[in-house]
Amino acid sequence: MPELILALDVLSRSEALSVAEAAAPHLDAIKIGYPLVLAAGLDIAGPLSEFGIPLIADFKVADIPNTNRLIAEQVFAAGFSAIICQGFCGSDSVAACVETADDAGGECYVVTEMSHPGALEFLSGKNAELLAQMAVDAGAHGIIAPATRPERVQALRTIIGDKKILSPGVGAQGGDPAVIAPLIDGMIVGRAIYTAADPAEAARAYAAFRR
Ligand code: OMP
Repeated sequence: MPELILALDVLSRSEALSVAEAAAPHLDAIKIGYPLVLAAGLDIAGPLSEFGIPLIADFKVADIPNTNRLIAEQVFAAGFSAIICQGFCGSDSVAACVETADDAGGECYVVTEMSHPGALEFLSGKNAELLAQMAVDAGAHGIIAPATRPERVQALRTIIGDKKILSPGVGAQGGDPAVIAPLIDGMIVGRAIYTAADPAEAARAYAAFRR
């Protein structure tokens, strides 16, 4: 059953630290990306890492290999344990993130099918399956796949085998944690925890799906 990953998309250092502190006992990782880093700076990773929970950098890196490598180097130097990249720029761009992660002793996850409705225009179906196979071939540690479409997670699982699936889309986007939990390795939850009246209790409730 999956680990619980908090998507900490809040817009201030103080809120980030207070939500993280409340939820920390129930978390296996914290994912941060552009919303928090643009608001509070990359060095928010420092105080967040003091909770002793791995940090995942969700910059959905999507550039030429050299730029991807430069971004990934900054991420791992800042103390993150993992990075999320897009796959649609091609295998050489993904390889740059995977190699940088490997050099740092970290992990790289490749987005395949996204969780929102607009993903059905480009980032789904056969394209997602090609991205999943490419992630395997590139040596990525896992993929991102949608909790909003459990049947697609099952299809992508047949391609990636025992590599990890981290899955966003439960709670605010409508995915059902009870349905998706048996299919994935990490459940990514954002608003349903950080906007809850009691983030600690919300995190505890999602963490129950680990068992
Ligand atoms: P909530 O919808 O608030 O639970 O947040 C979901 C988190 O997962 C956000 O940080 C999104 O940016 C991220 N996410 C998706 O929602 N869908 C995807 O397909 C991929 C991601 C992601 O890569 O984490």
